[in-house]
Amino acid sequence: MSYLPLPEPGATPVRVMTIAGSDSGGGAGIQADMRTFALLGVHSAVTVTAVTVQNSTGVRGFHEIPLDIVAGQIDAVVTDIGVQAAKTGMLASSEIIDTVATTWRGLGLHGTVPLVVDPVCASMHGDPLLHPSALDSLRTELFPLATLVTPNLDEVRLLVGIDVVDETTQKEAARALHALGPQWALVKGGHLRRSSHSPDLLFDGTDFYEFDATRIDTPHDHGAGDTLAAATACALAHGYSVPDAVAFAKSWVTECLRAAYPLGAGHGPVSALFRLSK
Ligand code: PXL
Repeated sequence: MSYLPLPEPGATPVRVMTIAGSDSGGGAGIQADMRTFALLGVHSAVTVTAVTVQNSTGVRGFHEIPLDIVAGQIDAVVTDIGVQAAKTGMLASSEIIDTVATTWRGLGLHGTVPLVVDPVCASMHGDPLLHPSALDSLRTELFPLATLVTPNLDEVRLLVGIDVVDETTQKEAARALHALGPQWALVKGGHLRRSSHSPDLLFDGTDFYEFDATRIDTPHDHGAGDTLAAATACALAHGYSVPDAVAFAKSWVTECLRAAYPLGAGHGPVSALFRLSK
């Protein structure tokens, strides 16, 4: 595959911000985002929303960052360093979602800077990363600001109440997600475990785009969703169209899945580190 243009040494790279939670095990969340940003040659700016206590076997708990500190991180970065795109991951609570949305709008970023919203609700182990009462804030406050939303099938069920089992229900879900206000909705098929492919469906309110990739069957796919959203944000920051950015991110995450490694007693992470040997 071809990658994104790398910065010249000493030149300021393209900047992307992740607004997400920390994973102490280093597999998902901010840590996964920063690996993808770095290995795609992008400068990582970070707004920490929550600190999770976790390892490869699950999430033991998390601490939410105070709202003024969440808003302050976004403001400090945007008013000085500037970002060409951002992505959100774990946002933990409706108060944090509202704070991110208000700050994003207040800084005049809506419609100017591409925003990828990965509506993280739970870890791969099923441990909650978002209070159930926060789903409404995701739908009404953040989705309308999103360039692209990237739910997996569990998140689709929680957000729009549709059980995606085939192409027809995947289209129905894309329409329902798009109706919540994002410019584009991507329904990831990665959890349709029966198939040997993992077709993702992208919708802009008019046209459907299908992205297919061979399924990489590995128990070590911690951070796959984060990595897809992070790579999409990097490509958008470089000026790619949304379909081109998703196509790029899909091949990036497929390579990261091929390079995934065991870690601890549970699920290991997808790995962007393969790029260091190329
Ligand atoms: O992969 C979703 C995710 C996002 N952010 C954090 C996580 C996880 C999954 O465990 O821990 C912090």
